[in-house]
Amino acid sequence: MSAISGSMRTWRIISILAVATALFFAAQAAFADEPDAQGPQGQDLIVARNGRGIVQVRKISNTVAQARADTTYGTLISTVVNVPVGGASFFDMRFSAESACYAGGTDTDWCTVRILVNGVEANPVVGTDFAFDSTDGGRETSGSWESHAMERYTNCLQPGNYSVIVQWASVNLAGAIPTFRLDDWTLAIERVQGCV
Ligand SMILES: [Ca+2]
Ligand SMILES: [Ca+2]
Repeated sequence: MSAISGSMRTWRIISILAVATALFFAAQAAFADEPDAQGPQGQDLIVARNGRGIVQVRKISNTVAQARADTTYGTLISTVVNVPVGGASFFDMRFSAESACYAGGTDTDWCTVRILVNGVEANPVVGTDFAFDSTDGGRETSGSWESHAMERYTNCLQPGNYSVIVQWASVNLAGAIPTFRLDDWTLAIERVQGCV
């Protein structure tokens, strides 16, 4: 092997390594924008549900303000939706309300809402980890009215009756339990047929 061909071979190897390195970092950059499928506890965080169309809609609203300071879930509204014979469906549910979460002291308390369908929490299943509203470390007051909303959906449901229950609770880290006040809320339930 001559000195010239050896040098060319070295440069060729360096070029190949440079291209491979560039491709590696390009792939890393492409994946960097994608959500992480593994949470801190190693469970799947991403759930996907597909359907062919909305075939039934129910809306329930209430203009009477309610307030409570309780760390156990209370039921705000309960209704029953039927899935008729003709194929699996899923429910897409939105809950929006005028909300205030306050008087829990200066710790980082929050106020949570969940939607149960036949006793099963709808997706995303996060329990009290979900903050519908917060006390902002004690800076919010009884006059800190805000408009908040959430959306949840079920797994595929076979024909039958399903109870849909919206529950609310205060989450207290220390000291006083925050007051959770809801007013002027709307629950929207859409049944999507052709669930897969
Ligand atoms: Ca507190
Ligand atoms: Ca707030």
